[in-house]
Amino acid sequence: MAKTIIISNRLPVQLQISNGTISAIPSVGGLATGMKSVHSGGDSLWIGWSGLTDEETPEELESQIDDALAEHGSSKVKLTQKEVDGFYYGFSNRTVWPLFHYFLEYSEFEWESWEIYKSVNQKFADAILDKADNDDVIWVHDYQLMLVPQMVREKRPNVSIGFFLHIPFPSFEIFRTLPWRKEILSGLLGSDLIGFHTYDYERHFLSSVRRLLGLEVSFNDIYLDDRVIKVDSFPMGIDYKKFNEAAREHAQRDESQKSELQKRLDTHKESTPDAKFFLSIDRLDYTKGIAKRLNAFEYFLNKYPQYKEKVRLIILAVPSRSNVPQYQLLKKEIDELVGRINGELSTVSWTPIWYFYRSMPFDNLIDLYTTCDIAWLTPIRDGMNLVAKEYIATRTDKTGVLILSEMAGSANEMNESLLINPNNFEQIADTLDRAINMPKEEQQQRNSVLQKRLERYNVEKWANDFMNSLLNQKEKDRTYISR
Ligand code: ADQ
Repeated sequence: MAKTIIISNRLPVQLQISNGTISAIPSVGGLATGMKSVHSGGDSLWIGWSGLTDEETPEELESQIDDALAEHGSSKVKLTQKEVDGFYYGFSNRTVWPLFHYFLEYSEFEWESWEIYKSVNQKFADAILDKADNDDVIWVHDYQLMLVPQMVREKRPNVSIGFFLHIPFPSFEIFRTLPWRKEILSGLLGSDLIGFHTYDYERHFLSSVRRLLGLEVSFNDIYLDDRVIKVDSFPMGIDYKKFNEAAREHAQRDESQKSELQKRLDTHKESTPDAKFFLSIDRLDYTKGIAKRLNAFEYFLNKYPQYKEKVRLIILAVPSRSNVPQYQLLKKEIDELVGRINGELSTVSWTPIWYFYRSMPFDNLIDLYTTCDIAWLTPIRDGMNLVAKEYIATRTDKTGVLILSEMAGSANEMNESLLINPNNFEQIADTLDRAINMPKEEQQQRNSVLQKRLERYNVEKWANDFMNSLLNQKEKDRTYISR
């Protein structure tokens, strides 16, 4: 029977070693949830890196690790510390990530990390080849593995391969600066279906294929001698039900069931009933525009001083890629900005910014989403941005205002939010003022449309649409070959 093989840099489980025994805990991330409908039963396998390097893995535990992963339908690719450094922290996060998010000046073009990227992609491809039969369906995820489709295709010409990119695909003018641009495109073209979050990323990709490889492109099909490749957009959704139900359950909690964070938030709301909480949640990443947002907040308070002692910005930043120098510099910049703004503006009864630098348990995330009046998300570039969708899903009484950057992929589907340009402080300040004063009925009208859309196009539908499109494409391909 044909199986489905999912492949991503990290597996959807986390390994824990305690007292010489291994356990694998399922991750709660959006991708793992979305793939549940695809990755279930005995006919699917997820291949990826376990998160432990070879140096961190005691040899005598190898087989225990394999067994623990197998219980979750997972199989690991082994990576040394040198490979993780060159492939993940190197080429993936110092070359591709900044370039694809239009931070050309941060992008490093180093031949050594490119070589490691190629060899690690080959390792992932070999892990697939080791398990795949000719009629299997393979779904490759994200920018760390862009060469894998072609590497698998060479050895198994008949398998179905889908690729989904979770970050933006940049315009041709940016992409063409990459020394290995043709290799990356050829790697991706090993797929039968290539998916992006938005129509714009899809067009950018097709334009690079046409201009750099000179291939025939008709609408969203790319014609090779022996195959047709489909390129399409599949905007990723969230597990709407999970967020909405968690928020409903929170609303029914009595005092003794509330978290410490919730109690503190409630105390502040009670002491100043007309105060407003702004919420910003992101991984600590330069693409998310956190430093700009802090500067814009200061600008807003200077333009509208009547809100001093009334508004409070809660910034939640999740530690991320702290081995990469740009991320260390950004952390320092944000620490200093928060310190300076709080130092200059705080009063005895008011601290304008509450800053948390950590990952938070799901329960506290829901506390924040449900309590904050305004979600303020201003990425400079973002493939999609799921936080925007999660905030809306938790607003069970349909109040709350979402201010969202036009540069996030999710802005395409969230027109009812207040869209801003993250570089326009004047517009941001006026939009914050508008959000504070937006009548409840207007908030509810906007959110009710957004919620319906998010509920319908949830993450499960995203995964199923992609899989169905991949299976149809294989059929179309067979017809093309037999002409
Ligand atoms: P990310 O850049 O990680 O993902 P995003 O889409 O916002 O960005 O997802 C972040 C996830 O982490 C959300 O589900 C959120 O709930 C969670 N999270 C954020 N802060 C947290 C905290 N402090 N504690 C715990 N959890 C937290 C990449 C791309 C995005 C794209 C996704 C999915 O960069 O553009 O939307 O993949 O394709």
